[in-house]
Amino acid sequence: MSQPILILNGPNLNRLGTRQPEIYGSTSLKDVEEMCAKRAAARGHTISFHQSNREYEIIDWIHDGIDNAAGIIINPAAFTHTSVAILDALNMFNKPIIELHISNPHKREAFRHVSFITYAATGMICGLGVNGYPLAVDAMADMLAAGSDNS
Ligand code: CA2
Repeated sequence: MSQPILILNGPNLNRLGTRQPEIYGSTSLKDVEEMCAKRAAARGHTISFHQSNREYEIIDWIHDGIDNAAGIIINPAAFTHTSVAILDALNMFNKPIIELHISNPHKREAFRHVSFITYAATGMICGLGVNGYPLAVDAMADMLAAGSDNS
């Protein structure tokens, strides 16, 4: 049985679909999880999908993924712009990492233009709404099929 694709979501994303639909759309995170699970299944993969408002929980899931995940897709939300701790954890993970944002942070406030996470990411998807999630699953499946690591 192959290892799942770990999909991590940071603070406030549990409220997705309930506020600021002009930026984030009106789809719930539960619906996003289903979209990802379906796309992964179509590509012969499973997912392990999590959200937390607590930085340490995200770090613990990354640590667990070092031995138990095939790749990581992460929307770190506001931790993108602040967290050296999540960057350090991702730097221990030597398999593909996709940084994902629903909005395009580069079109928004200057503080969103900086990402600590990008230093560890293989690639990034942003600005495509929640459709970015299944696209990231597809991109991850392609990288895993190609045997890519995170070098
Ligand atoms: O565009 C993204 O996916 C972000 O990672 C979302 C973060 C933001 O801090 C990043 O700059 C870009 C914010 C997530 C807030 O989640 C909400 C959920 C429901 C309603 C409003 C916000």
